[in-house]
Amino acid sequence: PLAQIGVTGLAVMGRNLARNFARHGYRVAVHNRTEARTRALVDEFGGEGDFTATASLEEFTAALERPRRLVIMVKAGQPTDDVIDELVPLLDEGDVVVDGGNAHFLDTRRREQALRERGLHFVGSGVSGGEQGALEGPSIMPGGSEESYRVLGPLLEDIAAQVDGRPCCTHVGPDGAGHFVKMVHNGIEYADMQLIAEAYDLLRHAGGLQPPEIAAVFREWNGGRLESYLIGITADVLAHTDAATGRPFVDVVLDRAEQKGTGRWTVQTALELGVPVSGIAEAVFARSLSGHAELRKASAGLPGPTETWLDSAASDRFAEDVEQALYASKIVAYAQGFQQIQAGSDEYGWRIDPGAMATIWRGGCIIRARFLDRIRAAYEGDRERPSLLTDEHFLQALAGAQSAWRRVVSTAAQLGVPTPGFATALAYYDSLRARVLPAALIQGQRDFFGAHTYRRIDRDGSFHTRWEEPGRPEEER
Ligand code: NBP
Repeated sequence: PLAQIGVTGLAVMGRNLARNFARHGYRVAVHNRTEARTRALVDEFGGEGDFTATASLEEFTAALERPRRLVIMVKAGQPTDDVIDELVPLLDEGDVVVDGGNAHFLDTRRREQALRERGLHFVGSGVSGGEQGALEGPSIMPGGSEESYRVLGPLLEDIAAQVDGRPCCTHVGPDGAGHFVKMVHNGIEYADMQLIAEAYDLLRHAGGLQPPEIAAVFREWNGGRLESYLIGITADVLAHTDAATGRPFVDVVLDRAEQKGTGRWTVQTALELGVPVSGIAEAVFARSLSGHAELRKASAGLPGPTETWLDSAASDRFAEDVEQALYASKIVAYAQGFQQIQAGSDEYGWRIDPGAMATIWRGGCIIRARFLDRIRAAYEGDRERPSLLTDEHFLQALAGAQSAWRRVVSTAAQLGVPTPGFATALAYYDSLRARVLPAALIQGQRDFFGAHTYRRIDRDGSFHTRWEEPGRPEEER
């Protein structure tokens, strides 16, 4: 019998996805540009299920039952276009082509339209969870037509992570919706990692704790409301000792964070959509700053505060305060990310259900966390809510955390420990809360130098003041 699903591109991700399908009993056709990888897969893991190794895309497409379901898992960008161009002449109307790579959602929109015009379904799908997730159950975020999900969805839901009996996979929305949501997922991941890193930095450089002690603090936190994959691995990384030197692992790693670009895409897109995702932006900038070795070296002599440690009385409750600040900042970062999903959904007409996104992120992906259940519940209560911060649970959490949060941010400022993530989250919170923002003054400045006009609180219309002629009434424009 013909294969039920095909995977082309058998590097770590593709190979593990193919094995995941096979382990779930599906007949899988496999293909890779360099045939050695295909052979290696079948030699090593052929016993796990029913694989059909193919040496060309012709053989690959011929090995699949109709309508064909095939997953492209190659390097994002031009390689994906190359594979699509080669595949399309070999396909028939109704076939479903999945791109499981990290494509930009605008590329996915372009590809989906091109394939739709040829009678093919194109599914841009986010796949999160890395190598291990791909094998054992990722979080899957497929976009594309309803029809494509009818053909493909059951297979994807089968191989996805499962939480409380529900698959971490759902139809996100048309064309680029899946890759858009995956992009924002990665942006949130950047923010979450930055906040955790700041918590560590504070415990170490204000609280005076050593990495193994901080690992213990994170383990404890992982038993509570912060329980998540990222907190868990943070404890493991902090507890790890470098074999060569016997020093804490974090002390032998160069402190320059790298990035592949999905965080940057999230922020670029947020700027286009006009969504203030300051937490994600600070996280991307913090990574970028860490990589500016020359700038940092040249700035090492900048004066800092004279006080550099907490006194012991304050340090006793400091870890608790940091936990509160971390939780509150995390709520803000997620609220911003979900706001971006809603803005993207409105802009492109995707009708994304934010609660469903929280549901499929509960397992398989890097940001999986107990916390996502709260977000799911918040959107189940009100799908159109303007911000997660207004949900009763989060409101209570922020109310309980805010004094500690303020203490942590001011302590960090006093001691000179950089906390861009905590600080921007608090500033966002206070900006939303503010009854009046200084934006009125900015409007005045704009009108002064550029006659950009302003609106008034007491009358409709646009106004311009003749700044050079004091005393003259403003004009309505
Ligand atoms: P890579 O991103 O390293 O890509 C390697 C694969 O692309 C190989 O199979 C390679 O074939 C193939 N390829 C390239 Br490169 N150029 C090609 C071309 N012009 N035509 C045909 N095939 C080509 O693999 P990966 O790390 O497994 O990631 C696959 C996708 O999944 C990427 O888009 C990635 O962004 C995404 N992703 C990765 C992760 C992760 O944790 N790694 C997580 C989530 C998503 P060859 O063997 O012949 O060179």
